[in-house]
This record gives sequence, structure tokens and C-alpha cells, in this order.
Amino acid sequence: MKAKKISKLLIANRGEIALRVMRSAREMGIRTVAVYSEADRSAPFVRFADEAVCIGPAPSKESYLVIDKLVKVCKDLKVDAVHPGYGFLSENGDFSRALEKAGVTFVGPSPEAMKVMGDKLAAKEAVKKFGVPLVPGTEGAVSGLDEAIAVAKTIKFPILIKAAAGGGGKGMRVVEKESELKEGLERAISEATNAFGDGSVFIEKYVAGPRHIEVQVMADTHGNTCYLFERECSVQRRHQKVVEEAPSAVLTPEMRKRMGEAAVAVAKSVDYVGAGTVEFLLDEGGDFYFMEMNTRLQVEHPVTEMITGLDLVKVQIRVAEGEKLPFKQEDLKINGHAIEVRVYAEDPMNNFLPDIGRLTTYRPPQGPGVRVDDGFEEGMDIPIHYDPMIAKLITHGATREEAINRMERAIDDYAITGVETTLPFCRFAMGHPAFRSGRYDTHFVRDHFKPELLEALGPEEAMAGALVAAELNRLRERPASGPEAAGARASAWKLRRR
Ligand code: MV4
Repeated sequence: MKAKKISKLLIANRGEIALRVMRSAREMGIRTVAVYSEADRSAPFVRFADEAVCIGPAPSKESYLVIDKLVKVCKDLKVDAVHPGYGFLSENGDFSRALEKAGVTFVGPSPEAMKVMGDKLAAKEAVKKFGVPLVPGTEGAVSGLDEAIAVAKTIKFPILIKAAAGGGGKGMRVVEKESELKEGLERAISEATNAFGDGSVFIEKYVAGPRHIEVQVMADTHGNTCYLFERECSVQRRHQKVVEEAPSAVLTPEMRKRMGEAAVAVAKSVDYVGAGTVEFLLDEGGDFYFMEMNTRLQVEHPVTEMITGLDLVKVQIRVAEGEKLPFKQEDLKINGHAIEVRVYAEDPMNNFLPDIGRLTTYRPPQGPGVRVDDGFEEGMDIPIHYDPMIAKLITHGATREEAINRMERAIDDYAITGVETTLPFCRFAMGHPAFRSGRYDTHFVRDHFKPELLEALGPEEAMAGALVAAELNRLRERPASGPEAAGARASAWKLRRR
């Protein structure tokens, strides 16, 4: 990667992350280019950008994922660099190679690093030489049933079969005992073939009740790599994170240092450049194991920003310009505690079924220690074509308890009607003794959550308060009439979209 000052940045993404990246670029005096689909024509990120180009119809396959269209916009508008955000083309080596060929800087790691980390087996192979702890299991892909039986006998059941091309929980299968191994293996291979076009699978010892702890790393092109501490992401359902916090409530300073140094070793194993995240599983005994590395800025990066005081997007951009990291490991300190909850247009009362519709009321919370990263405004429709995340709500406090109390206050202040959201679930999680105590693992939702509990919790009063406030504001702005004004008085948890 040749160092080059960035004057104009294209953001190959949409929604809250496009806006979040542009805000940092603007503060750096960098001009921003938005690309958008027809469905996003009136989105805030399009208005915020200095220039904006429509790149096609709503489906991402015809817009946000079309490499040639993006490269053409870069050339036409003389763009210096592209920030890919997360999702879409953020971990696509073909995209970064096409940009490089066009003389455009990709804000991210090399295509080679993305490729190794995109293949779970290649990733394990690469990090092993660097002394990073791995879950016991097969060295490479499983050759057949005989090997699977032999390995399972050595590491003992239960075992987990994983797809090499998988990741984020896709293509995993637990096998409890030998009699289930043959069928489990066959199904895992066939699922992996169908889902990824690659039937390679490997076996690991199944870690029961693990915590998902990931370490943020940042590396420059001069050989400096630092860890920016951990995020705990164990509150998730179907491999979709719902609550994240930093730092973890359970790591001791010694564990933090060991995990951080292991994450740096993972990054160094692929000459990593830029922002990356190294995922570990932490077992009940306090041992941790490398799982995978995500070669992008992640959704939950704000909690790391809140506790380190850094703007990760700015650091990414400086690194892409060829500058050195503006800090050394010993400069980095944890300040307080941060929590993020993801506000999805999903109904927690109804198995988190995605909900679409119009945001008839949308009033995000404010006040001390509250940050909202969103890409919507009141009156906008939630598009059906993309991820149903409406916003990320982040709170920061001097202590974990203050961050949690602040989150409860902020959730109660958040007024959304028109669609069901995950806010009631998040409110439930904040108040749950398992979460409050910090003693929770990746089974939190399965073990502790039932939709009925949202009723029992009685958050209606709190939400009603926020709605009354929102409604009063609305009355001041324009006379209350029509279905919107009437609807906003109903319970928000239950309010059906109109
Ligand atoms: C595991 C595991 C137990 N044992 N590996 C899921 C996502 C991927 N990053 C790794 N995952 C897991 N790997 C072994 N050997 C349990 C999980 C897992 C999980 C991990 C993190 C967060 C949530 C999870 C939910 C279910 C399973």
C-alpha cells in the first residue's frame, strides 16, 4: 500500500455506519462521497455527504455489492480512498484489489490478510506458529469418519464440527456422542457445501457455556500493533449480538494483558494493517481460545471508543495514509465502562421476527454519557432490503453500574413507534441479575429470556412517559390529528405499526 494523503473519501456503505464514518472524515477536513441505492435516496447519510451518487436499485446485489459501479464512481469523482464500513464489501479481497488497481486506497488490511482470516482453518494454521491458544481439535480439514472418530476420542465428546468457510456461527454442529458422529459429519459437510460451496469441515472440543470476548486491535504500516482492550459480546441470539460492553466484567488485568498480547500476535501473523477484531472464547475455567479474526471495523466499535477516548475511524484513515499509530500500548488506558445495545426492528415478543414499517415516532435519548449512532429519522420507512438495525444506543459511565443505570434511563427515554424494536429486550437484559452481576455467558438469552417476562417487567409506564413527552413536543409543532397522534398514546411495546 502506497502512502497517500486522503482528500476525498468514498463510503461504500449505507445507514448509520456511512454517517458515522463521514462525521469523522468531515472533522478531518476530508471531502465525503456517498453512494446509495434507490431505496436510500432520502436517507440522512446521503444528505450529509459532500457528493452523492445513486448506484442502482434497492437490492444490494444490484447496488452496494457491485464492485465495478463503485470503482467507476471513484474514478469519475477522483476519489482518493474508500472506507467499506462493515458488511457488504468490507471483507472482500476482490474489491480492495480492484481499488488498488484503480489507484484508490482501501481503508483496511491487505487482501491476503482478509483471505487467510476468511478461512477458519487457514487462520488457525497462521496463528498457531505465533503461540496463540487454540481449542483442541483437528489440525486441518477432517479427511473422513475414521479421523473424526479418532480425534473425538482424544479430545472427548461433546465436540463441535465447524465449516472452514463458515464464521459468525454459520455451519456449526454439536455432536454429543460417537453414535451421532457419522450423521453429524455428513450433515455438516453437506450444509457447508450448500452454504459456502466448500465442504471442508474441522472438529474442535465443544466449549460449554463460553463467553464471547473480542479484542480490538489497530496496526500501522510501520510494524506497530496495539490492542485497544476487549469487548464482551455474550448477549446474542442466533449469532446476532444484541448487547456489548467494554471492558468485560470478568477479566483480571493479567488476563486482559495476556488476551491483548495474543490478539496482537494474531494480527502480526498476517501482517495486519488497520482496525481488526480478534474473537476469543473464554471458558468457565478462565482459559481463552482464538476463534476468528474480523478484518473490518465492527458494529460494536463505539464501546471501545468510549473507554479509550479514541476515534477509531480517524485512526483507520491516518493509518491508510501511511502514518504511524498516534499512541503506544503503554499510553492506552481504560476510562470507565461503556455498554451498547442494538436497536433492531424486530419483535422480542414474537421470536424476534423482523418488523418493517414506518417510524411514526422517533426520538432518540440524550443527556450525559449517551451516544446514539443511527441512520434514520422520524417518518422514514425501515427498508426491507437491508439489515433491520435502526440504531445503536451507547452509554458510558465511570463504573459498570453507572453505565447500566444510564442505559436503563436512556432506553426509557427512547421513543419509537410504528415498528416493534429490541429495546424492551435490552431493558430486560439491563435489569436481569445475571447481567447485573456480570455472570452471564453466550446462553444468556436461552437461559433467562421468555417473552412473557417483558410483560411482567412492566416497562410500559417508563415507555409511556417517553411517549407522552414526545407527543407533547409534537403538539407544540403541529396540531394533533390523524392516526399518528392517536397511536402514539398507546403502549409502545405493543403498538402495532399502522
Ligand atoms: C465454539 C463454541 C464452543 N466450542 N467453539 C460461534 C461463532 C463463532 N465465532 C464461534 N462460535 C462458537 N464456537 C467451540 N469449540 C461456541 C460458539 C458459540 C458462540 C460463540 C460466541 C458467541 C456466541 C455463541 C453462540 C453459540 C455458540
